[in-house]
Amino acid sequence: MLEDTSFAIRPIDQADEKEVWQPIGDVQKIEGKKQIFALTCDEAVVNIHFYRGDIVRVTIDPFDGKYDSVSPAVIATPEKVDVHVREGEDGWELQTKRLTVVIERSPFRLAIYDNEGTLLVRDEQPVCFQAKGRMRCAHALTPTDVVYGLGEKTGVLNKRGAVWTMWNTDVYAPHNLETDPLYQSHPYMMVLKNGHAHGIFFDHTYKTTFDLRHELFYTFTSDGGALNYYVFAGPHPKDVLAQYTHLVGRMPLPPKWALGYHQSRYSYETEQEVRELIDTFRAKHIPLDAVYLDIHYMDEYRVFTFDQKRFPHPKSLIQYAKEQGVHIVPIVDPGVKVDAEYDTYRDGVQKDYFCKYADGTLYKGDVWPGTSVFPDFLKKKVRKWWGEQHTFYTDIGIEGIWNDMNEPSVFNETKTMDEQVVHDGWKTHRQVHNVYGMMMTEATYHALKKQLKGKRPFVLTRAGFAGIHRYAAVWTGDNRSFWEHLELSIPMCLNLGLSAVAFCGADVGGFAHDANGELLVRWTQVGAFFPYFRNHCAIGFARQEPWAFGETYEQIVKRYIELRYEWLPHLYSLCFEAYQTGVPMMRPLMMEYPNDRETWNVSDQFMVGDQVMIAPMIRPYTAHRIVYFPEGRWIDYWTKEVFEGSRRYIVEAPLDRLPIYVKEGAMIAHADVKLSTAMADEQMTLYVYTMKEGTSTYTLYDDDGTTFAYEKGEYIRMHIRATFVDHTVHFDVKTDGTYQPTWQLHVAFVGDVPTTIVVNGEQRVIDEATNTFVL
Ligand code: MIG
Repeated sequence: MLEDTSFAIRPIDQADEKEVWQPIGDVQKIEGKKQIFALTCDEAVVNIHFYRGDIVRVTIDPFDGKYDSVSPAVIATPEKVDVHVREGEDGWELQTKRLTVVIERSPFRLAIYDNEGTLLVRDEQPVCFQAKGRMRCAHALTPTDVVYGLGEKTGVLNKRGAVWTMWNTDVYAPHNLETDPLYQSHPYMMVLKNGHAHGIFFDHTYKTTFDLRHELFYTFTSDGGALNYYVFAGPHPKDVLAQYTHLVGRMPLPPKWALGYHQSRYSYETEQEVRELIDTFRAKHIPLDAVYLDIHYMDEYRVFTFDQKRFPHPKSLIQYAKEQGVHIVPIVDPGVKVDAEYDTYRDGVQKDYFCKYADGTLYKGDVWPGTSVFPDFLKKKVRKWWGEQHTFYTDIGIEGIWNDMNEPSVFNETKTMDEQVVHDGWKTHRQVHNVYGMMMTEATYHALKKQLKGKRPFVLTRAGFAGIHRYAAVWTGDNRSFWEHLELSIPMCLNLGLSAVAFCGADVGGFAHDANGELLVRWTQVGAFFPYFRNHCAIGFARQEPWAFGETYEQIVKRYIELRYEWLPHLYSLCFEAYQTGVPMMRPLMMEYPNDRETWNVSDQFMVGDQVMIAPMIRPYTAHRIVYFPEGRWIDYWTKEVFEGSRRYIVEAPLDRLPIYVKEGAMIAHADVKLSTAMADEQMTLYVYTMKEGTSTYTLYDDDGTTFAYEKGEYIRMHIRATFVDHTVHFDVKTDGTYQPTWQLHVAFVGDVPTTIVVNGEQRVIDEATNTFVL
């Protein structure tokens, strides 16, 4: 209670330096082994390890190796790198083709440059530590540097000007600009300096803090463990993502159905209600690919059970849904009810799989089932066991699981597990808290992958750590039906994407609080272009299904859900790009125009791929907004009006219109509307936004949408290059992969139709009736 009074700012808490920070001193000697360099300092051992020419790892350990890192983030091993060493008066220079690390001897300081001489990282102050295991470093910034990333944070796109903490936390209170931390920890930043990007990843699982309030530097502090960070050379933002995801991995392709429209509510409480929900979607011809079962499906919130009264026939329900092209996704929380007659509890206790204190007593906390215990997901055999429990779901046809409350959330003062709990041997919860949820989700993903026998699983998670995208999609937790939260979801998901979490989204319509028709329409419009598209709503608040607010709103909501399905070939192609390169589907303008400083701080527009720009409507009772157009010419998706770039316009957007702009020359693949991704496409259309002169490229990707055959090249990828000159368009089409598509690709022109069309050297004619031709 007192937290809301002046008591909250009592002086004692402001004395942030209760303990002395000690610098690590001078370098005494350096020893190099090819690409690993060990520096002995007065108070620490420093290791500089080149993982690749463009990735260098720095560890600074004043604790004699006492704090082993348990981070699961990094999956790459170092490649062979040639490093050129120069010794000077004041220190050493280590140089690869892409990076130069300059070591100052006295006191020890590092500076890292890229091969163009841009300063990426420099110790502004000496690296310091505290006897109890805290570490701090301060790296130089300039006033115009822009900082992105940090995963799931509130606020605007640029993270400067605030302090950000990494400590996975369940926050139901409204997420406002000072709400931090939230559910995920991504101690990773992308820094843009004059259009040059680089990345830095502090691979610490302890609570960490980024203080970005200062003009000339930032500080990073970790509550424990030797300093351990990686620097990525860039220089393009896409290079940084490629480098970071080289280290922490990339997302697998989700099943296509995971990209469709999903409907959720806390909760659809009975089998009957779920059937009626699906029936209503179908009767109204509104596309739908998944329905979620929130906590009410369980028997008193026991995971791996169904309530016999509410859900007496889950198998036939799932079968019924599947016949309608709909997947059922049940929620699974980590808390296991303490109940001697409940097998999951009994089995876990007998096997000694739950988290304990050092003295051997079980840790118990309150969550939905009442007093509960928590699996020790840090242990491999526990993950295996937990995963095996999921046959309960997969045996009846379930292919997707929703992990919630895995921060872990516990109903107590600290909101989580006691920091004194020990995991896997002797790691305190204080050390591993931030990775607990990710380990649960890893267990879930791997188990589903095995149990689905070749089908792609879908996992959704709330908590996560750097690398979580290897296993799951991420949604941004308990937002509210506030316009401000619609606005906030944009930079939040953009920064998740910049932190490698390409597949993310926010609860469309808002979770808590009461939505209204206008808000639902505007949110659905933009949600249709987020990577993950789910409408979800909390217990006790206004229903939020597409038809909840009457006919007028329903028709618009429906139209935008349909639009999602029309755009799926484009989104799916971008998914493949994310899988291959780490570059997310939903991107800040900066990612495509890093040299245009006007883009650096745009939080309320985004790109879907490199040629499409969305300018969402985020204010009530408002039918216009300002849009910034980067260089080039842009075409209004609806009216075909042309906008000259490098300037701002006020655009009109009545309730039924989401401002969408396509770059002149662009190509975008669309499908016909369908009710579910389970229905195969017979036809796709490549819309070509013609221009007078120039070239453009597009990659259309497709595969079976459900299996892992794409990993073996069973896909179709069409690399299309269009060259426009003198009313003629030359298409150069190269196809690779062994998948036989179900569709034919038609080409349609937007804008002036060329008089001559040439495909791979052969002339083509347009079919008069359809105004298209088949590629
Ligand atoms: O509110 O399972 O963020 O999506 O509906 C507490 C019930 C628990 C939090 C999730 C929300 C979900 C809800 N859960």
